[in-house]
Amino acid sequence: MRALARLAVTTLLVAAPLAAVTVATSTASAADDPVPITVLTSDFEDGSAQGWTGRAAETVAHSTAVAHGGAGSLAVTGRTATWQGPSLDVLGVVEKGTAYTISAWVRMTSGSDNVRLSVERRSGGVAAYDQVVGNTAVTAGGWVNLTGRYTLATDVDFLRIYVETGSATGDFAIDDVTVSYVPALPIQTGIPAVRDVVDEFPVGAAITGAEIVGDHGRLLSRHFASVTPGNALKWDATEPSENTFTYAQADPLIAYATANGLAVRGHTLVWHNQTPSWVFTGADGQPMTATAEDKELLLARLENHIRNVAGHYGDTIAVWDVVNEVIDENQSDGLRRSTWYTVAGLDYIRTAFRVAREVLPDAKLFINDYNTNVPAKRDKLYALVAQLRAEGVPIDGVGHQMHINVSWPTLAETEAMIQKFVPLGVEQQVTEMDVSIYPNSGESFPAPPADRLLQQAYVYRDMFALFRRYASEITSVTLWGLADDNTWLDTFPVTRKDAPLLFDTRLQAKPAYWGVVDPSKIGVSPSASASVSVSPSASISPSASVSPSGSVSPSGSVSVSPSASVSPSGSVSPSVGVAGCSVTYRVTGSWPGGFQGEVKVANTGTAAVSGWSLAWQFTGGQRIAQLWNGSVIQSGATVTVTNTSWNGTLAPGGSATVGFLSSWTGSNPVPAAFTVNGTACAVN
Ligand code: 9MR
Repeated sequence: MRALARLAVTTLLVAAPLAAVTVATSTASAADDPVPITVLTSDFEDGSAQGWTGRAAETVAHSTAVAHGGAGSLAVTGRTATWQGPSLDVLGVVEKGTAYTISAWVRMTSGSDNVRLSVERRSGGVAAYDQVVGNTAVTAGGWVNLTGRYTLATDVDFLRIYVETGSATGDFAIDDVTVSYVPALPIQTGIPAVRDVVDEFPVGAAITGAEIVGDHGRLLSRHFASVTPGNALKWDATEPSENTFTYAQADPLIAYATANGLAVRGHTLVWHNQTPSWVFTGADGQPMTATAEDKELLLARLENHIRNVAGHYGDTIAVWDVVNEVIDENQSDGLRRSTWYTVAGLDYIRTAFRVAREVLPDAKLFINDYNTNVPAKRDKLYALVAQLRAEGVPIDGVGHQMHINVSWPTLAETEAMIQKFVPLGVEQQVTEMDVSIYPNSGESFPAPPADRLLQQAYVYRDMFALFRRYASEITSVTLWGLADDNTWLDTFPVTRKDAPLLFDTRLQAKPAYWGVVDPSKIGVSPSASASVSVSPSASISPSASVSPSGSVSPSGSVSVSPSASVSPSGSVSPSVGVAGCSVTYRVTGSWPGGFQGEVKVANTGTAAVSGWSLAWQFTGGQRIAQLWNGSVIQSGATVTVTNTSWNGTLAPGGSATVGFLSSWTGSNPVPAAFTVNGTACAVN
């Protein structure tokens, strides 16, 4: 079975082959697929414990009672605590900054338990514990493999790997333990830095401790202008027990950022996840409920936490996700029923922002959430922010996480997401962007297919172009990770290798990187992320798309027919008459001096319309400031909107919707008439 263990390691670490695109970068071919180097093997075939010992007084000994491969294994008996188990010194084997894969096989002697694989490290006598593989169900019925990645990020004078259990102290055996790594490739220094190319706002990456050392650190400081500690500032990391604050995880990251001139986004002061259970345990030792006493205690804990954590870093962290993921669009009031909410109602959000502002008068305070491109969620978030700001709650900005995939959401939905918050006058930041190569949970590739990587590159290209176009609204864009060797998506929503970032598992630039930095290197796409409908009611079939005829070959290379031409704005000149059309005009929000509107144009004829130009009169002196899903020209009262590249064809019965922001003075009359390509339309 040793060969199998090795196979698992190889599969995990295989480098993602790059698409055969026109990128001017060296690419790894299949022949270059890296072979892991094994630096440690414990197979227990020589009759000894091979250096393994217990962590306390438990007994660790060679055994032939069971074996995963060959005849021997290592048995642990006499445990009196769950943290006790077999442990091996790896100081001098594991080097700082190298990403290792650690694999071990485990089997309970009887019954079952959850088993974990961890590392204990000490510096100057101070111990820290890193989990390599979390709780994994193991029984006496068979061997279970624990495989995880580990990068040592600090200087240590003590380093041991060990296996422990989650709940009981039963005997178990381990076998065929390996520690291996894939030799690093030097990071590319002859390619542009993302931070230099995209200079409208800082581009950041979420990081863990391992990403500030070695090649990861070099890649990070070269390309990014901002960092977000991915886990190190969360409640479980900073205040694991009441009023005991620890910054052991976060301090090195913040120090690295300061030393390298990187901005820091603080993430996050209040969340329903990664918050220790003591926070929600009342003075009586029972789970808190909606009593006045519990509410007072919870808000006092919240205040104490924010004063300490935000205060610890002061102005070094100038942007905080004060609250994270508080919206549930399925609730009529839009508020997530977390324990925070059920005990304290909206006051937990009010308190969090108030205290954060008191501690950090100059910091930008954000409310952060995922799926903010989904209209129902977006609108609930909008309503909450509008309400709280009207109350005087100091919310400075809205964070859009942007955990998206290669075919969702559309560019139009994303633009509408940004537009939605413009009237509130808040800053907006993209806080956790990644682009999964999987549009659903059903697929799994051992390595990302080239055409998927290209599709992903188009999404990055289009999304970054959008963000840059809205640079007056968007003040930062952060990716949720540095490179594909460390992404939360490897285990979410199912365990499979994902590749959602700009750099591959060996830290080399992917087509996605070129999509951001120099889209000419990835050719012209069939408008991967923009070819679908602009609203649920405005469906345009992909076959009716008017995008340029770039095609993706099975090998992933891009060809663009010489005749394909597209104007800089991507619009198609209207050339076809319209047999029948109807228009629906709506004001979707207004405030003193301004309003947001929407115009839906539908083809009521029997022939497709290829390219459209919609016109109306604004007789009240309204002036369009910004328009999306189309290009606008306003001359006096006459407004003319032409289609974009992705909504130019209106099939019979099809429609497209444009949205806009406009100023108004005096009155805001609804336009009385509309034309499409010169034909008068019915007005709904
Ligand atoms: O990246 C984080 C991952 O390592 C954690 O296991 C996970 C679980 O809480 O949280 C991840 O980060 C989340 C972020 O804090 C909030 N938005 C969703 C992110 C991905 O789950």
